[in-house]
Amino acid sequence: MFCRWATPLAGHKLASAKEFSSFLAGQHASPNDLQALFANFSYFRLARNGESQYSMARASKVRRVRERHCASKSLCSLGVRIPPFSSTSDPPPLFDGTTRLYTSYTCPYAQRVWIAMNYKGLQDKIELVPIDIRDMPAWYKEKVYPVNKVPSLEHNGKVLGESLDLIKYVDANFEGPPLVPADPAKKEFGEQLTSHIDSLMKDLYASFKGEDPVHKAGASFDYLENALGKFDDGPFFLGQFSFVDAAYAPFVERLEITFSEVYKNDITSGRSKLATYIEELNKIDAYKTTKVDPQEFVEVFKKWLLVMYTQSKLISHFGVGAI
Ligand SMILES: N[C@@H](CCC(=O)N[C@@H](CS)C(=O)NCC(=O)O)C(=O)O
Repeated sequence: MFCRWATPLAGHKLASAKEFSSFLAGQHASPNDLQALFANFSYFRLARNGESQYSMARASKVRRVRERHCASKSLCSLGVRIPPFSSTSDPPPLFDGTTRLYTSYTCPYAQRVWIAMNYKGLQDKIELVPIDIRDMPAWYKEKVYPVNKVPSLEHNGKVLGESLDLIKYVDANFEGPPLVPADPAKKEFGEQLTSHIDSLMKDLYASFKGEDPVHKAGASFDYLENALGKFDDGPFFLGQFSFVDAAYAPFVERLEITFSEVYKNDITSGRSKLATYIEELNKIDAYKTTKVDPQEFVEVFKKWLLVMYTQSKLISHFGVGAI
């Protein structure tokens, strides 16, 4: 069944996600209209030449698309995400002066920069280009970011990468509320905290592989609880929301889901600061609009866990050579 957007969209040349969103705004799309739109089309191609904007889809597939995809402020504020660019999608008009954040709705590293961009109110200044990291478009590696990872930022004719660097780059080069505090003590503690994330996550991943992950992960969550006690002028790591929260939030989000859904454990139990932290984080729109679908995340996590479990069993029986 075609919704009423089908005809106008079919003849419309869409050059970018921005244009797509203003097109919809011009059509006075209500959230219900947009849901109807996404319920009828699985996939919009934001083509450079505007030749092919969409292909028809099955509604079942699109129910998920509707939840997941969001391209710009106007679509975000309506709770809609555009589908990611995949191997069959044409690139946006690269290096045309538009600032673009190449992201993924499922990648915590990309989510960090998306949060930072939202927090600074840059939704209209930086175009979001979601990439399907399971089916990467070849042009992304060839023409945008040879490292072939998300996130990356196209700005002033250059492409930069690495999420922690990008948060700081966005903070230093764009308007909006600062993410790096002026106070040197806070700045220093922030650096200490962000440089610890990778080893914290490594410990947590290791805890999933063995027996009693809840017990093993305890020390990592205690680290967060203690860190949250350092500054008392707000509920966040440095008191007020900062680059540290943009960096940690995607991981805290996934950990909370994992422990509650997979291990039936509340990571905030006995950790009142962490409980308040998560509660306050969930009041920040810049973060809320970037959250993952918990069910989808749990499904992916369980598959990963199964692979880990199988690998460790093979190793214990046959040695490392078995995998
Ligand atoms: N250190 C990088 C990590 C980025 C990263 O690992 N991104 C993953 C997705 S979560 C990716 O693009 N993977 C694609 C691939 O490896 O092919 C950062 O902080 O930006």
